[in-house]
Amino acid sequence: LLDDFSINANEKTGVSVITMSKTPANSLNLEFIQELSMAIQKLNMEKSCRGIILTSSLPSIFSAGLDILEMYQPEPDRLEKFWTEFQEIWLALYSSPKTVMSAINGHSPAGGCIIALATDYRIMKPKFTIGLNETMLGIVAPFWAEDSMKAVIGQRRSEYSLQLGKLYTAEEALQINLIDEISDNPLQACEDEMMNWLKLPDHARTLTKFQNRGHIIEKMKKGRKEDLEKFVKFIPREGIQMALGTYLDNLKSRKK
Ligand code: CO8
Repeated sequence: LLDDFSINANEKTGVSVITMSKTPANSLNLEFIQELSMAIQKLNMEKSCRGIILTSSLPSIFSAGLDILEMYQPEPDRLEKFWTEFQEIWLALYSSPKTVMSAINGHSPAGGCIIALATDYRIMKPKFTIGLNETMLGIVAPFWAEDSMKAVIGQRRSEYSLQLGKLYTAEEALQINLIDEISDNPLQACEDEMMNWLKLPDHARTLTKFQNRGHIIEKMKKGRKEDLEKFVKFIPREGIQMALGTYLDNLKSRKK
């Protein structure tokens, strides 16, 4: 395993905490997604595991989303693998039979928000930001991320947020139900909330989750090949590369 995350399993409660620790920003590159995805798929199949909490050890970032360098001047085979793995980790989370929570203890833009949206409950530290800001980079969030956003905050809010690439503070995110709670200690708060969820019989809770999410999961599985084809054609386009290059330059020069 990479050293970019750790898993701490509590045998008594059946809750595993996955802590992402890939400096500087928990940005999701191919290898990181692959390893995380495998870990989640393994936990999904483990009988003794009943709950999963995702969090970060970085002081101010949950995840900065996809590693922009995977999309900037990409190598075609790797780009295809990259997106396939991102689809895969989303499916593993969104259709996990376990109770999955996000302890969002830092910024969580774009892919970071997509990951958090794929869990069942989100608790966030005050002041940090979250949202699907893809349009700010000149790219478009995939339909399945959009569907999961709609399922959480509703069609109108979602359309508005996605078109404008809105990043919300935790306080604003709570108001529109993008997150469920604010806490200075999101991990502890998730561990506490998890106990409420684990009081229910797993099979009933899981079947209810699938009943709610089934149509979104089926639509994603049906459309994933086309979504991949679209992505690998779209990203290398000259205009998209220019927009990504400018965004990267701005990101780097912000601090100077
Ligand atoms: N990819 C690559 N590198 C990144 C990323 C990223 N997503 N985010 C940050 N970094 C780098 C920074 O460039 C910086 O590098 P260096 O130290 O070499 O200058 C380092 O990580 C640390 O970042 P900051 O200094 O900016 O840290 P701050 O604590 O000041 O800010 C933020 C943290 C708010 C997270 C800030 O870094 C930020 O805004 N990052 C960009 C976030 C973003 O817009 N991500 C979008 C990624 S694209 C995506 O996820 C798309 C999903 C769907 C794709 C659909 C395609 C069709």
